[in-house]
Amino acid sequence: MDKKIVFSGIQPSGSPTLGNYVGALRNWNLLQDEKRYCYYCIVNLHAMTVRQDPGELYKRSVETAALLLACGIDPELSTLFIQSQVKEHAELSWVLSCFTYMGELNRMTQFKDKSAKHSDNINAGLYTYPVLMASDILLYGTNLVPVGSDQKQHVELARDIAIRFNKLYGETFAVPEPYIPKVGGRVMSLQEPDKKMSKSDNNPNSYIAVMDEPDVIIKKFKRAVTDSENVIAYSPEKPGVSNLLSIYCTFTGKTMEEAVAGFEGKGYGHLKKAAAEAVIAELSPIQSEYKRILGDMAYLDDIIEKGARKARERALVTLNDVYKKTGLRS
Ligand code: ATP
Ligand code: LTN
Repeated sequence: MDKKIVFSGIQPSGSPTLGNYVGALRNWNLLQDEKRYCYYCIVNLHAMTVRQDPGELYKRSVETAALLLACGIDPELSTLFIQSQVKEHAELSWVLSCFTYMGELNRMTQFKDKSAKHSDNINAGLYTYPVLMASDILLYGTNLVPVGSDQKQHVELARDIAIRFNKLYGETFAVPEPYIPKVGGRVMSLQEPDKKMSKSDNNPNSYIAVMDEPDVIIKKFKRAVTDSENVIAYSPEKPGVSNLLSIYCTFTGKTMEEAVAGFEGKGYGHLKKAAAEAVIAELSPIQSEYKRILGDMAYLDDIIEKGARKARERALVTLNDVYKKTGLRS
């Protein structure tokens, strides 16, 4: 049996989008079903790097947990938990920040993007965000990290920190690898197809939320930015159309060649409708399941509490080892 350990996280920073679903959540399910040991975490400490409404943050964390369950995460097979409930994450983060160079953090593209987007709030947490992410990953002996391609750089930094620490103190951390889907690793915004689709985008037409109603999904696809050629082809010069084609392929299982051949001679309206229909078909059962799970708060609270307990048990083993090796305790 494959004993690989899987860890991944999602921020409760908005309503999860098609990008989160294709780039991450689908693979979370796949890896769980391949009988690997999985930890899936709602990273509310990471979400704090951008201002959050205190009344909304916990509610959104619980809703995100419900959505993960609706997408197929099975609490019997995976440990599903909320990051702030396992204090070891923040503790290890401090230690690892002493093994991370400013030069490394300066190179992180997400920090550059987010500082440009939130120029009124370039806080230290935004800067050290990748160290907390490394702690999330390294606490659990993680081998595989299923993420979208935007997170590859952060996982590589976690690898470098693990290798550096192991060299100094002896074998302590497993060295993780990113696990990125071949198609759909970067779903683009429907309004600005040269930018990634993001749940915290101010323009809701730029993303499809997993919970969007079918008529909203159809409307958003209709409004998606394309170009004036009206030729359905996959090319870097046609980012809008290429994004729609990639979404269509991901949700139908067709190859790009099959998709392009199937749309030959047809207009953009046709592609938008076909993509919307494929997305709706896959999301509809998830949406019903989500509503059912949210209707049973006692069940949900129980899973979150048990998840934190299980995660804490594992995390403490690593943290104790780190404290011992570094002389923070005897
Ligand atoms: P925010 O916009 O608030 O920064 P986000 O939408 O980028 O959030 P996260 O919660 O940070 O989402 O990411 C959860 C997972 O979804 C990560 O593995 C990330 O790589 C993946 N992901 C996010 N956006 C996309 C996208 N557009 N395409 C593919 N994967 C994505
Ligand atoms: N940084 C990620 C979310 C995240 C994560 C993690 C992903 C936090 N900790 C650990 C994988 C593993 C993001 O912004 N998408």
